[in-house]
Amino acid sequence: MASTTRGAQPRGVRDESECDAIVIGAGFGGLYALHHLRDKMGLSVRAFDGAGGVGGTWWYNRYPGARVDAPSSPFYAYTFSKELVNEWEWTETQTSQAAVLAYLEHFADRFDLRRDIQFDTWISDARYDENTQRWTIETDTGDRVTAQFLICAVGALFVAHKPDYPGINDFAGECHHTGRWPHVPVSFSGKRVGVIGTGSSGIQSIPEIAKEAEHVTVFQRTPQYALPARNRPITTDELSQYRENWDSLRATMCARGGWPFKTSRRRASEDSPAQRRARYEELWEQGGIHLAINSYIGVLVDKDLNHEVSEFVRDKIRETIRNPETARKLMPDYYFGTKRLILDNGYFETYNRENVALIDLREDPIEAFTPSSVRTREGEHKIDLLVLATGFDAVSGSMLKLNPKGRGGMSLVEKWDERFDTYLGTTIVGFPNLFMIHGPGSPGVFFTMPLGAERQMEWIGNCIRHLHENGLGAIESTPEAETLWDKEIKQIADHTLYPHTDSWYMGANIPGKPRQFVGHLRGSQYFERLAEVAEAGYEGFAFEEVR
Ligand code: N01
Repeated sequence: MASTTRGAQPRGVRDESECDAIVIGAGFGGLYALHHLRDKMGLSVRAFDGAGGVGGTWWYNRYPGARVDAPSSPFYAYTFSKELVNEWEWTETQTSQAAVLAYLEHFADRFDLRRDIQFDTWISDARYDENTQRWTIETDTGDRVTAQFLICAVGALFVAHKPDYPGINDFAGECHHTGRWPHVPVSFSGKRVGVIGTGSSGIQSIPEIAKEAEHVTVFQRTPQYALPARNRPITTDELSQYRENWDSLRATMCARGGWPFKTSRRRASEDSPAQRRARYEELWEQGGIHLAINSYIGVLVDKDLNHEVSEFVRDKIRETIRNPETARKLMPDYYFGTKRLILDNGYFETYNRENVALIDLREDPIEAFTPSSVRTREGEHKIDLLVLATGFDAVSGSMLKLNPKGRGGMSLVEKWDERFDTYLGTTIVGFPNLFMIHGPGSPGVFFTMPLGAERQMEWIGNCIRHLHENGLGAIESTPEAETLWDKEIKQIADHTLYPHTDSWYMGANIPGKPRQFVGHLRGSQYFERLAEVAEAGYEGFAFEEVR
């Protein structure tokens, strides 16, 4: 294998080197890719990240209140090493951003990963050479590196979406996007704060901002369902039990789309309305995503059942909000669960504070910005600091930003002009030897992301081994396989209520983005498919001999 030959040259001088694989990204996926390829497979690997440290999404999303909004400690973590599971002490049930970042820093140190990661470095070009069957990347720091394999762990939620309201740049105060939060403390004290956006980031940050700010005005476009996270300290007993049962918990996660616990197989028709209501109450009290996934089969498929659960949550919101007019504006009216589920820590209660006001943009849209205010149709709202919690160009956005050039110099922007076609969510026709982690068409956010990244990476590693063992130089998915995969993803999504809702899952949050469901909804089935494809000699792929 070729070895890495990076010299200590000053910036601006081209540093040319060769290695077996280039990894882009140092979040959960990229760190694991580096560890797996280098330490388990013995390849020479170089990794790059535009951030100044490890962490990916957890490096950037430092807004107040940022926490894991999925089944959390100790499950939102690497699962492959029992030693790692045993040695890391999680302290809360819903892990904070700082704690996840500390964990990833520990991971990088424990496996000595930093020596092969170049931080503060953006990839300015990534290009495939059909003759050499290798990728060459160029960086903004003057490096040029070639490798047989390009692993893109560029993040599903990375490219921050800033709304293009006319005049938004006229606002002269501080303005921060939640996904690009400053690394120095942001003070809200004595300030009038405006928050645009009420997805996970807005709903997590608004209660924290309201505790400190003089006044908060929330600009809401779509009212949301949010379930109580019920974050609390995790006990040592709980942690020991998880550790003792780790193998079976991990197996359950693999079999149940990332969820570590047994779920109810009960049908709603087996219970009376009163019994169902009692069950919803119990799951609401339990908190987290239990209500969504553990009540009855088919909440995200059956319109009537979904309506009943939606109404239950709406009742909870009504009960919480003192001002009936505010409660009316906060009533979600889409199918429960079809936008990314949100876990909150006192979000609805925040509207009972005197220093918080809610503007419903559907009734009172933003018309202009001035240096010190947001003007809506019905009034002017004085603001010192603006928070944009307006989300991301999700899943496809970070790959398009990288915009690799494949066969014949075709760019990914051209290839994905109308649809984000992939095969297995990991490969793209026309882009040999390129692999994605959490690409469009893979389970990504519908599975516990660290475990999903591990399993995808292990599959990619086996695929690379297959090439090496068989004297093959390149692998590429076939157009037929890609078309069938696209159909399969769509078919699975169409069976559910997800496509009925405008969400980032559907690409609907970005003006002009093609409407397409971006994920694979059946995580366990997805990983079975990966295994079957490999067992069938990498069905759906074409190989080239080494040139
Ligand atoms: O982004 P979002 P997010 N004018 O797209 C609104 C993950 N995450 O950063 O619903 C006015 O969900 C938009 O309105 P609408 C998680 O997977 C994880 O909150 O499109 N409003 C919506 O209210 C999550 O789903 C964690 O009508 C505009 C909001 O902005 C994903 O990241 C924490 C607008 C955007 O919500 C994204 O969450 C946080 C406009 N022009 C997030 N454009 C953890 O696990 C958009 N909006 C820690």
